[in-house]
Amino acid sequence: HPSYECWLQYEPVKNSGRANEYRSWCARLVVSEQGEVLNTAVDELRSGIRRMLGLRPAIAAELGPSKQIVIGTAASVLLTPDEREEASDLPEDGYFMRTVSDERGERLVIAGRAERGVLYGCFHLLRFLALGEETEELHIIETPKHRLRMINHWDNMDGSVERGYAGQSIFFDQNKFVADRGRIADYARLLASVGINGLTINNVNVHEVESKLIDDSFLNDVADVAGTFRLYGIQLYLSANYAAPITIGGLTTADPLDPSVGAWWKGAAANVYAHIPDFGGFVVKADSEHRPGPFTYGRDHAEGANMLAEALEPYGGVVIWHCFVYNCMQNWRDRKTDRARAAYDHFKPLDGKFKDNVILQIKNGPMDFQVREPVSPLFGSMDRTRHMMEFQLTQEYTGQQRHLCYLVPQWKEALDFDTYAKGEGTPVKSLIAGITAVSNIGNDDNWTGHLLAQANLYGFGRISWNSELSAEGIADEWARMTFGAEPKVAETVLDMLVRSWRIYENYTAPLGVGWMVNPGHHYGPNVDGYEYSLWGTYHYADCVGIGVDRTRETGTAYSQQYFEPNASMYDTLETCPDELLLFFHHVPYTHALRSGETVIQHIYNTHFDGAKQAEGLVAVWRQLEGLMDESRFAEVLERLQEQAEHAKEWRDIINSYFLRKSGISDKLGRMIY
Ligand code: BDP
Repeated sequence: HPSYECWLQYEPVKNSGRANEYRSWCARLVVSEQGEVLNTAVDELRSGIRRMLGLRPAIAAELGPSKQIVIGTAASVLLTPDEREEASDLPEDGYFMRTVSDERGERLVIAGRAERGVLYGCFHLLRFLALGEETEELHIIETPKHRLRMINHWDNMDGSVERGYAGQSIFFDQNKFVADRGRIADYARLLASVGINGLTINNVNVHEVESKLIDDSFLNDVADVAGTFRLYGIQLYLSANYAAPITIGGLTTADPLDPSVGAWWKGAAANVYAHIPDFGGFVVKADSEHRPGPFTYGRDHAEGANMLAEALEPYGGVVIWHCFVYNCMQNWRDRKTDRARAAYDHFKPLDGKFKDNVILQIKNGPMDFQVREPVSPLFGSMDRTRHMMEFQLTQEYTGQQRHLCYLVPQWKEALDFDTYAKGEGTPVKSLIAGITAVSNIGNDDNWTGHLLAQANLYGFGRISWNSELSAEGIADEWARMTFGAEPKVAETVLDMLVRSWRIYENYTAPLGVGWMVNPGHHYGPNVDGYEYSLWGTYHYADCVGIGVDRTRETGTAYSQQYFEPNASMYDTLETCPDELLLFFHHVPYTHALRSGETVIQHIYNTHFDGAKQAEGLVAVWRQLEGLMDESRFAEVLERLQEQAEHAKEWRDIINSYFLRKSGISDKLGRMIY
């Protein structure tokens, strides 16, 4: 089933010149060592070669006289002093891939610093084959920009997936692990093909049953699944319940400073490591959205996290601690309270107090994965604390995989954002220890519900490996690997992907204000859905104006959490970028944007445009009929049609709301007050 294969289609190479070139290398694979991950790499290469070139490569331990591929870890395959020197600089997951020709023969060497690098190198070569790249003269050195490249699942053991839009969990069903682990292995393979090296399998909101993943109730199963991922170089982590000493330990407290609590966690960690020696560590969401945490005992988050870190330290494990901490019961009458401020207010004062094996996990924006947000000001503000970026692959607020929204451009903006933390040229990507993202997959046949949402998973892996890659380049690669080289298909899909974020933004909440969604499930328009709730997510629209005043003088002063010149840039009406205007300022509907358009006219225009653009997506997709298999064509068409219809609903609800609130007609006459 081609949608299940994602970007690893391994279609036969059509260009016969290229196919011959590849066959000349691929007839012989020289492998002189054994290892779990290395064997995975060799198997993958063999099967890819077989499927793309119709060739069964011979496996040999020694170099032969003709062309060949040599695979292995740096220590064992390196033949020339040059190569040896290159390899000595490689980080743990790095690899090189180069062609060499000398008296010992002609060879294409794929050498990893460790086995994981070998696996990545093999996937790299297979990508080259799938994309028809030239392989005669290779000299590629790849080192990941981020050491930790992770996926977080929000899967519950009953089989449901919090914010999941692609079916049920592939790990759990009816409070047990699924019996058939085949799909888990297929998933591990997909993740490894784009360089992911860590993952959590259970929801950050850890309920009672999932608390037991760290004790004998489930550890054998966890270890088994960890073993599947290990073959692909992926380390397993678990989300842990801060109150576990009470819920499963029988203690009366979870106070991090109570010695019995520390001792309990040490015992729990010892047991986990006895089952899974390379266990990654715990991911913890504490004191957030009704989750338990150190606040209950009057302790701060450094005290809370450090106690867990101590338990994991002897084994090299880490605590990944969520910064998504805010008061979800706040008093909305007070205009000075601001949820956007919360993460910084909570964590900045703790900088330097965390142990070395604590990594803070910070969402890309200060709110919660909206279609447009500024970058969280915590990035750059904590130079004595390791921290990592969290993105959301699952499209909770970006169309729930019923709408097309390619998110890589959004992530690129966040990673490239200049924090000015150490003067000009301190982008977020230079400050972080890793990147993680909330998974968008489930047990749907095509993994991601919307087939084109596979591009987000692919793109996340690629960008977490190399944040310098362009969003367009990644989309192009993905389109060609997924649908084949037919230029019309690849070009059309690329074009759809790169325009999709803006299209979605056009017909949903305007100018960075966010949150105009139905409460609870967050799908579809509802302008006032959260306006009077305690969750702290407002737009403050009335008959005069709209937007949240986060300025220094008259607002919540959130703008001041940034370094200069960002603080002033956002704070000043004239310099604040249009797309974030309503995130930072409350303005009259007649306020002229930098684009020259008034706010109200911008709302009308973008909503009419966006709905039309969504319709346009259906039209361009229709032109691909017959150029790919019928089933993939049809499943995407169905989603795009739904999007086009739903975009009209968004357009009409948002536009008529603001028409009535403002009393101002559309200057193009589409709506008259
Ligand atoms: C929000 C989701 C919620 C998650 C939360 C989190 O609505 O389901 O539990 O993020 O990250 O976006 O903890």
